[in-house]
Amino acid sequence: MGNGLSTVGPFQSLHVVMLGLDSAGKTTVLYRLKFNEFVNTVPTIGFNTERVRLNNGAARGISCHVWDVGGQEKLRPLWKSYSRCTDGIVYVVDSVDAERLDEAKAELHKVARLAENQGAPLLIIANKQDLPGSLPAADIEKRLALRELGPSATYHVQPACAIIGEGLHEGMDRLSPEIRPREGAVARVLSH
Ligand code: G3D
Ligand code: MG
Repeated sequence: MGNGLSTVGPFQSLHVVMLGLDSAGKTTVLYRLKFNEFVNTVPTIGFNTERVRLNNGAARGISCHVWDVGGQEKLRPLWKSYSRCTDGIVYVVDSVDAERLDEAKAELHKVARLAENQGAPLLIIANKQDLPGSLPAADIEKRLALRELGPSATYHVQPACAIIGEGLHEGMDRLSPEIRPREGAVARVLSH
């Protein structure tokens, strides 16, 4: 990601949407960030949402309203509404599921190219790094063809293991400085 000046400070509230194919680990990421513990998940029908206070590095003190939207194929049309005017997008990928990386790429490109999401920084969580055969972040970056999102797209690929929480705060720490209040976002920041 670039190193633009942050305009978001502590005690401000951001709206972050978390997307990704079913079983990538989104709900595990959400509850790891929220409770700092592993929570056994069931497939998400609809969405889960939690307010998460970040406590690490540059993101310290920032409160994020995280929406974890179900990733099953029949639920994906909802992504568009949940990601509308979001401050940032977290996209979770199962780094072992090489077979579905093309599908993950297609869905990501659909969301990232929406006009209303232009300017929203993207954090890719290359999850399940604990499993043998997991692809490293550089391979995930290539397979998702992130460069094709265009020169103005801001993204970072973070290797992570959501079940023990490794890499998650580091990832959020990379995302938050990239967020600059945009139309709509400013109103939300001021209203919290
Ligand atoms: P989703 O919300 O994206 O659909 P979940 O995904 O959070 O429900 O996770 C799907 C499965 O992946 C869960 O296992 C969960 O425990 C597992 N998982 C999530 N993150 C990791 C990780 O970092 N490493 C490993 N090894 N597994 C992970 P089950 O068995 O409940 O399906
Ligand atoms: Mg889920």
